Amino acid sequence: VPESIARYHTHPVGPNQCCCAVVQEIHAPISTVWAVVRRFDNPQAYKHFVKSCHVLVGNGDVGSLREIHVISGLPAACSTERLEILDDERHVISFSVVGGDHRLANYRSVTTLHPTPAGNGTVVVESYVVDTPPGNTKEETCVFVDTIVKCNLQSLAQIAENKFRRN
Ligand code: A8S
Repeated sequence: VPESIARYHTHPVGPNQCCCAVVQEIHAPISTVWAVVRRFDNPQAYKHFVKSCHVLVGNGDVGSLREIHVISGLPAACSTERLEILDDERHVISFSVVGGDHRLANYRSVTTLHPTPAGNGTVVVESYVVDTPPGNTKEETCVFVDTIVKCNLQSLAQIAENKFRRN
């Protein structure tokens, strides 16, 4: 396990919380993937559940706050999120959920990019911790969140691969 994976994806997990991770391989270089992922002000570029995003505080550095509205059909309308880590050298981004009308209290995710062993692709690792909502099991919560994160990372792969092919 690369040192950076142990370092960024080992979370303190409370008794009433769950923690999972999703991995996605992308056939595009880290620089292409990072250019999309690092934009805290523009999550809708690859997160298709996000309908709109407004930065409430900051200009995209650590501590910035955004409010996202999600498409209808989800058990939520909006979420307020704080940028926790943005490391352009190590390719790490992390945000936490600080408000909203959804059921994912204390959600925090960390996304890291790594070169593939062959060297011309990217492996994305996204892990998260979240409170288990009342009435749900940890397993149900991980299935729900994993589904969203997998959709996001598959969409990220498509967008980055298309960008890379066009350039
Ligand atoms: C992300 C990850 C997640 C987003 C969740 C898990 C969310 O935006 C959606 C539905 C919800 O019920 C919760 O990286 C919330 O954005 C799509 C509104 C937070």
